[in-house]
Amino acid sequence: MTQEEHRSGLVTLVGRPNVGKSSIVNSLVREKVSIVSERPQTTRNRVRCIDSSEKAQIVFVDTPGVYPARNRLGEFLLDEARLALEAVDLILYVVEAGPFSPEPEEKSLLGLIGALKTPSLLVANKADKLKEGVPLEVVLQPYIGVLHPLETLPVSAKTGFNIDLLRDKIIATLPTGPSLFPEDMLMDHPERFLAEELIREQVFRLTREEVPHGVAVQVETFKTPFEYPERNKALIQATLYVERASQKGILIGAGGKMLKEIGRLARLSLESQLGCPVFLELWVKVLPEWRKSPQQLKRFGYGR
Ligand SMILES: Nc1nc2c(ncn2[C@@H]2O[C@H](COP(=O)(O)OP(=O)(O)OP(=O)(O)O)[C@@H](O)[C@H]2O)c(=O)[nH]1
Ligand SMILES: [Mg+2]
Repeated sequence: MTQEEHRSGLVTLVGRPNVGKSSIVNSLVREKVSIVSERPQTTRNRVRCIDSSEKAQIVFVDTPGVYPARNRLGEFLLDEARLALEAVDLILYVVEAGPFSPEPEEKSLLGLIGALKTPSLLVANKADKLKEGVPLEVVLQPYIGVLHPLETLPVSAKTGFNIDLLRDKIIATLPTGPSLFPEDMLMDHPERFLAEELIREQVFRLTREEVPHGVAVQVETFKTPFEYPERNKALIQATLYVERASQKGILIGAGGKMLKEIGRLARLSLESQLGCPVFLELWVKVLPEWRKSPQQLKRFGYGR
């Protein structure tokens, strides 16, 4: 591999919520970099995740799923998805494999992408759930007709089916050029952001209905084991903000059981990502209607 053959570029993943965009990014970079849950609207920010190899450096931009905005947070999520389409080399439009048709909010995004000159691949995820039947090119025609993708590829982030092939196809579309980021870098956000996300991930996994959507996590203290020699562990203290007292009750749970479980699972995933033991302390506070307040949204990283 000569330097002239090395490729690099930005690749954005977009689509409706819950189709598996973040799961695909994690499979492609072979690391847990973006949080995943079975609830829609898990991802809230554009997250750049970097895959460096001898052949190429691919910078993936994971985005919030496109969904009608019901508050200022919802508007921010939509904007994040739209902004991630600017100045990228390739768009991965992600759908679920199967007879899937665009929803109204998606149609406007599809129109936007169709009008761009940026090439796209239509990625049909969850192929493991697909039953033999009509070819994907036929069932996904409503997408293909607007996007005109270079190709339609079934994949499964769950089983790894076609993930290596997808990576190769992505690399083949990228321009030649040097790496854009240091080659040992995995994401463009600091560890504090990752910690907030991994805690929020457990809230999304353990609570239901509106509760997870009304939660924001802020890390107050982040010390490495070196900075916390008393225990020789990382020290992470974080606050979970909710909009109502009833939600605080749910997050804490009877006898503090729920918060304990969120903390236990978040600690395990933090330890595996940070590679060191972690002492995690969580608090819950009520901040009425934070999703409507520009100042509060900004404070949590959901504003401009
Ligand atoms: N069966 C199956 N499930 C999958 C696959 N990929 C992802 N999932 C599941 O689909 C759900 C949503 O996955 P995410 O990766 O969070 O989806 P997303 O598109 O990033 O969702 P938002 O961030 O809300 O837009 C999770 O429960 C995943 O475990 C797959 O290939 N097969
Ligand atoms: Mg996501």
